[in-house]
Amino acid sequence: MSRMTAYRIAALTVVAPLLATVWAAAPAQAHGAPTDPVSRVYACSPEGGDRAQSTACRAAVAANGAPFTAWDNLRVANVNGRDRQTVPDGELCSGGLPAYKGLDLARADWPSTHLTPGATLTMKYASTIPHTGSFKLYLTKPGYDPTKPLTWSDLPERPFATVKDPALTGGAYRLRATLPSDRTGRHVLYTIWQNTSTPDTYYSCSDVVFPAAKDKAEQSARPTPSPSASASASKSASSGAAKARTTKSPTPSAEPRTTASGAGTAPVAATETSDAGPSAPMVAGGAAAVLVLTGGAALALRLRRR
Ligand SMILES: [Cu+2]
Repeated sequence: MSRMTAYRIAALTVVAPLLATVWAAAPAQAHGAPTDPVSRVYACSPEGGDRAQSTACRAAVAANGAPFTAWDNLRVANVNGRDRQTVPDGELCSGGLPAYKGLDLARADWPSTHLTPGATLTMKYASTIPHTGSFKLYLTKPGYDPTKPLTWSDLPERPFATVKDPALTGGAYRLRATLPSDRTGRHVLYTIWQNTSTPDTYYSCSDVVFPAAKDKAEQSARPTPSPSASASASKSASSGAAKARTTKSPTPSAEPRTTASGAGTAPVAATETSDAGPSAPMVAGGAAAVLVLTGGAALALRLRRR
């Protein structure tokens, strides 16, 4: 072994663990997923609280073979809108990714959120770094059976809402949409976020519960919230209204920015090669030291968990 080779090996033994540490810290701190209505991946992640201890989540982690630590990393590159051709039937909730396969279990007891038919929904989609792109929200069709694998034919052709480039406030995108008025019982709210600032598309399943069918008479007896809603009784008309409303609302700035409150998480953006957002160049200079520190802490946590 030459002296040069020995130096190289010595240098690698010092640098490689640092790189591995930085890399290991990246997945848990970027991207996003719905936290309200809570997505399966977030509910069953180590950050899911009591929900992570539910029977469904424990079964999901067991089937997955690993915890859903990277709850915000359920993304597929280069789909370009070909969701139905790319993600196989029965694997919609994992996006077809083996690392998330536990989310595809056909169960009727996933942690869920109660919703009101026809109401205005404000989805909270947690994110620590901004991306531009469009969110499409789908609800499984009336008659959906949660004990069967979720397939594309369970979803309508068209989303009930499309929201383009929403503002990122308080660490989350807020997506406003009018819910369809004809759903009862348990459903899946399926969200597709196709980025324009990265090649990625994000997929997520949020389990939601509408009042049971026997409550329907009571529901329709309530006053409707707006004249347009009462005028458009048909499903297609109301979904059209929802779409018009969400696409009409102007985005204050096409260039989302990380505010001072996000300063603690901003440097991590520099670790993502596909996520070179506007904040990346600003923080790149001072980020290296912070990355090593936060990466080391994250690795220590991971090691302790095992
Ligand atoms: Cu991302």
